[in-house]
Amino acid sequence: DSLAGSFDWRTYHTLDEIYSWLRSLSDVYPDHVTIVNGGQSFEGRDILGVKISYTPNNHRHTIFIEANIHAREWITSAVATFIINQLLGNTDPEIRYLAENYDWYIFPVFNPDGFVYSHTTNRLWRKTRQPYSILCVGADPNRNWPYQWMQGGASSFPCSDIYAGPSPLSEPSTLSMSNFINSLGYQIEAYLSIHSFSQMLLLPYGYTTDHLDNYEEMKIIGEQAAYDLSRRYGTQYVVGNTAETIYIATGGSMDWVKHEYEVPVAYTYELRDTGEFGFLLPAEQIIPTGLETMDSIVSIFKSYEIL
Ligand code: ING
Ligand code: ZN
Repeated sequence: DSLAGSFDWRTYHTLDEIYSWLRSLSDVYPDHVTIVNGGQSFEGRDILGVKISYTPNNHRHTIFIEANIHAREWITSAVATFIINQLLGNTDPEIRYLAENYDWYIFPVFNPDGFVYSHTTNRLWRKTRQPYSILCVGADPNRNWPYQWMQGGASSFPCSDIYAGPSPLSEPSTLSMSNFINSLGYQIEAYLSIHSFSQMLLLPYGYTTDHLDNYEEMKIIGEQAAYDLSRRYGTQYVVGNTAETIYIATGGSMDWVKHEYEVPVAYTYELRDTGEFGFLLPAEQIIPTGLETMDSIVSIFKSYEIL
């Protein structure tokens, strides 16, 4: 096992385990890893991430990855930590190139309160944990961002699993992460939002089926990435505009970041599987899912630098 404690990708981990592993990384790789605190959740938990950089004090092209904004999508934080581990420890030249030529901000658990609740109380919890009525708790943190908020595929009913919240950024976690993202601003070259499940690579936007901005380029790069992902185990991904490929959904983080900072590379992953296990993806699939996802990320940036 690595120097960085007893963390592994054979089982799913609690928030505390993930956070201790992240903290240990800045001890093991002090020159390349900084622990970053993106802000606080409603229940007062830190939203911890890592900055990976091989050239400090230099504003580099930045790749931002968020996972587990939906509490029950456990495979997503497992894959996010897997990616961190690959970027720090894999000697493959293509991975070294990616790791060392971009700055990375990776937040494995964007919704820590919901994530803890999915471990302790309700495995299928999706939302935040801010109470909104006597009966119902939480807003959907991927319907709570201030672009095209409540313009479709979101609910104004607090008991709904897609409740948009009473106003944009009503959730302390989305408010603080949006401020953190604002502090990086136009440095962000790529924004990857990781969800499960369905095996899809979704392009902006969720609010409209129109093919906007650099859709054509993103579609070509995405199709190549899905092909490269499939080469490892044959896992098939569908690639397309979010609203057309999965459903109309407004107030998502990717839509806001893409629009606000004209981010050239923006994708939402829907990881394994297509419904056999759904959110309860067996832990034996963490490493294969991590490996194929890493293949697709290498592919995206190889294509992007050529095109
Ligand atoms: N899927 C995303 C959701 O929030 C999505 C799909 C992507 C919506 C991008 C909006 C923008 O519904 C899952 N599985 O949560
Ligand atoms: Zn999700």
